[in-house]
Amino acid sequence: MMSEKYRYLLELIESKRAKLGIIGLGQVGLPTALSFADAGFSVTGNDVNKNLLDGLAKGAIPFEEEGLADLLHKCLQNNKFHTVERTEELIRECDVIIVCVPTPLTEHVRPDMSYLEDIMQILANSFLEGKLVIIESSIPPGTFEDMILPHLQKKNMLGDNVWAAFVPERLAPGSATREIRTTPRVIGFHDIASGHLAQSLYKKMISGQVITTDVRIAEISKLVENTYRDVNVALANEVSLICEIYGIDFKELQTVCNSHPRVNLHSAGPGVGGPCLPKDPYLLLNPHGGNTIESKIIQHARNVNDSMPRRVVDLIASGLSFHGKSLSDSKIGIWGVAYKANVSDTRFSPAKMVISELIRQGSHVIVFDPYTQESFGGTKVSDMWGAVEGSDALVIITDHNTFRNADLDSIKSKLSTPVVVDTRRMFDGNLARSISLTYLAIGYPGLRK
Ligand code: SAJ
Repeated sequence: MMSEKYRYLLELIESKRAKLGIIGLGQVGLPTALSFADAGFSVTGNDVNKNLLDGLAKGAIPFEEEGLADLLHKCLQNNKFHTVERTEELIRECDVIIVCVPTPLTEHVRPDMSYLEDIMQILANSFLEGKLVIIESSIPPGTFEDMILPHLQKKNMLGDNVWAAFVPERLAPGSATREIRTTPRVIGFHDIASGHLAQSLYKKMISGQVITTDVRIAEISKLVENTYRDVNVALANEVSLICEIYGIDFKELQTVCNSHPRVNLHSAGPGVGGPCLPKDPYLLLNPHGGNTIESKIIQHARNVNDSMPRRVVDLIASGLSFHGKSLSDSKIGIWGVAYKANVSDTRFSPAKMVISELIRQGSHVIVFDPYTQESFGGTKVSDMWGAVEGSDALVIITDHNTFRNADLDSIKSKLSTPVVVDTRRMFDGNLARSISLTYLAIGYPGLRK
C-alpha cells in the first residue's frame, strides 16, 4: 500500500509540477538540468563553484558542448532554470534532488568520494520528507546501500517518506544534449516505490528505454560499460603494434575485420583519456569498504592504454632521426590537447604525457587547440599554422574537425623538417608519403630508408 506522500510526489512528477534540484553543474549536471528544464520541469541548480553560477546566470557555459549554450539561453528566458548558492536552499525548495558531483581518483588510483560524502552529509541533516533523491555520480559497487542509504535514512524511512535511486549518467561529451534524450537509462533501485518514481521522472525527459534493475547491477553496469570500452581500445592499441611488426596498416585491417557482423575492432590511438574510461575500471575493482579485486585483463588494458603516449614519443623520435635530428634539438608542433575530438576537456588526455615527455627530453613544443587554453607546458599559439611554421614535426593528438581539411602540401611547405606523426589517422598515409612527407602513425607500416 503506497503512502499518501508517495502518491502526491508521483502526481507532481507526472504533471511536471515537481521542482527538480541538480547538485553539481559540470559535464553531467548541466546538460541534465537543462534537458529536464527543456522537458518542462522547473529546475534549480547548485555548485560549489560560485564563478560558474555567476556565468550561468549570464548565459555563459563553462565548457564546449554542442547545443548547450542555446539550451541555457532558452531555459533562462522561459524561467525554467535558475541557480542557488546554498545546497541547503536547493534541498529545501525541491521535490526531487539529483546529485551529479564528481567521483574522481586519488593519486593512489582509489575512488575519491569526498565530494559525494560532503553532499550526503548535508542531505543527512536535511528534512527530506516527501522527496526523491537520485544519485547520477559514478560510484564503486556497494556505495548506494552502504553509504548513500544510511545517510538518507538518518531521519527518514526509505520507501515510506523518502525515496532514492541510482541512475548512472550515460552522457557522451560532445553529443550530450542530443544523446541524453535517446540513450536508454538504467534505474537502480533498492525499494520498488523509489524505482517507480525515478522511472516516471526519466520517462518525462527521455524517449529512449528506461530499464529498472537491482541497484547493485546498476552500479556495476555503469562501470562495466566503460571498462568494456577501455579493454576494447587496449586490444585495438595492442593489435596496432602487431600491425607495425607485420608491416600492415591497422586501419585497413580494422575495416576488413569489422565487415564481420560480430566484430567491432575499436580504433587505435594515442591513449585513452577523459573523465570516465581511465577511471571507471578502478571504481569497478575497488568496492565500497572492501579490498581491491584483482583482474589481469582489466589492469593490463589500463597499462596498455597508459603506455600509448610513450609510443607516440617514440614515433616522433624515429621520424626526426630519419632526418638526422633528435628530440632535444627539435621544435615540435602539436595539434590538439583535448582527450577527444571537438571537446574542450583535457582530463587524463594523452597529450599531457606526450608534451611533458617531449619537454623533459629538451624539445621546444608549440601547441594549438581551438577548444582549450591548456597546453601542458608547451607554448600556446592561437593559429593552427603557428604550430606548423618552422617546426621539425607536426604531431596530431586530437582529431578536431578544424584539422580535417588541412592540406598536406601546405603542411609540408611550412614544416622545417617534413615529419608528420598522425596518432588519429586523420590523413591518408599513402598520399602523405607520395609527396615525400615522413609520415608516421599508430598502426602504420614504418619507414624504409
Ligand atoms: N578512444 C580510442 N579508440 C576508440 C574509442 C575511444 O582511442 O575506438 C579513446 C578516445 O580518444 C578517448 C577515450 O578513448 O580518449 C574515451 O572516449 P569515448 O568516446 O569512448 O568516451 P567518453 O569518455 O568521451 O564518454 C564515454 C561515453 N561513451 C561513448 O560515447 C561511446 C558515454 O557513453 C559514457 O556515459 C561516458 O563515457 C561516461 O560518462 O562514463
